[in-house]
Amino acid sequence: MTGTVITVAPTGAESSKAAVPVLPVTLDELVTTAKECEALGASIVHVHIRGAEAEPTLDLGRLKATVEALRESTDLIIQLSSGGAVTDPEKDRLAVLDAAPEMASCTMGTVNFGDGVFLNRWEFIVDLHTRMQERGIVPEYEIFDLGQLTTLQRLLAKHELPFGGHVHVDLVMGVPGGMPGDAATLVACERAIRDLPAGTTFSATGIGRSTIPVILASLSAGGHLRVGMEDTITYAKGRPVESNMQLVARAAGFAHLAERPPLTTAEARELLGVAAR
Ligand code: KMH
Ligand code: ZN
Repeated sequence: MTGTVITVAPTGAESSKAAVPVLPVTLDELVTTAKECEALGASIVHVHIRGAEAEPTLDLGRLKATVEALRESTDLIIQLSSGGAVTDPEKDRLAVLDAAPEMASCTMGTVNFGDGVFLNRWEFIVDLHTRMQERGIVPEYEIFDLGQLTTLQRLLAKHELPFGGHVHVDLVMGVPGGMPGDAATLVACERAIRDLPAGTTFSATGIGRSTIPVILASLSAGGHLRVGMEDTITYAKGRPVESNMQLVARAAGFAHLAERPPLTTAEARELLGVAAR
C-alpha cells in the first residue's frame, strides 16, 4: 500500500448551522469546500446535503444539482450518503441512487446512534447493494460495529461482488452506540477484513476525540482516512474546527509522515474500481 485515499465528509446530518456556523450547508459552500479539500489531498467527498433552512434533506432535485455542481467544479469521487439522517425513511434513502453518484454509502447493520437508532434492516441492505450493482454505483460499506463485517461477508456471499469488483469498507468508530475508536478495535476490524475478498481496502474515521487515534491506527494498519466536520467539530481540546480544510490538511500531513502520501483522484479511482472521468 503506497498511498492514502483521503475522504472528506464535510457536512453530515447531525450538526446544525446554528451551533456550527462554519459548517458548509449551501451548494456554494459545499462546492468551495470540496475544491479546497481536493487541492489539499482529498480524493473522495462523502456528501450529505441541507435544505433551504439548513436542515438535513434527501430532496432528489437538490441531490442531482449537487452531483452536477461537484462534477463540474472538482475531480473528486462523488459519494452520496444513503444513510441520511436517522429520521429518513428507507424509500428516500434508496432514491438517493437516482441522483447517479459514482459512489454511495451502504451501512451493514442497525446501530444505536446517540439517542437515536440508525436502522439498516437486512432486506434494505440487500436492496441498496443490488440496486447499486444494477446502476454501476460503487458502494462504500459503512461499518459501525465489528459484527457488521460478518454481515458484509454474508452479503457478498449471497449477492455477489459490488459493481467494479473491488470491495471498500469504511470503519466509522466512536459513535455513541457503536464500536470504540481506538487502536485495538481497529486492529480487530483489520483482522476481520482479511476474511473479505482479496484486495479489500478500508478507510477509518473516529468520531469526536477518537479522530487522531483512529488516523494513526489506520495509517499504521494499512488503511485509508476519512475526516471532516460530519465526524468531528473539535480540532483539539478547547479548539473548535475552523474548516474542513483544516482537517484534510492535518490528515494529509499524517499521511506524508507515514510515507503514505495522499493519492490523486485518478489513483483513488483506479484503486476503488470507480470509472475514470
Ligand atoms: N447520519 C447517520 C445517521 C452514511 O452517511 O451512510 C448515517 C451516516 C452514514 O452518516
Ligand atoms: Zn455520512
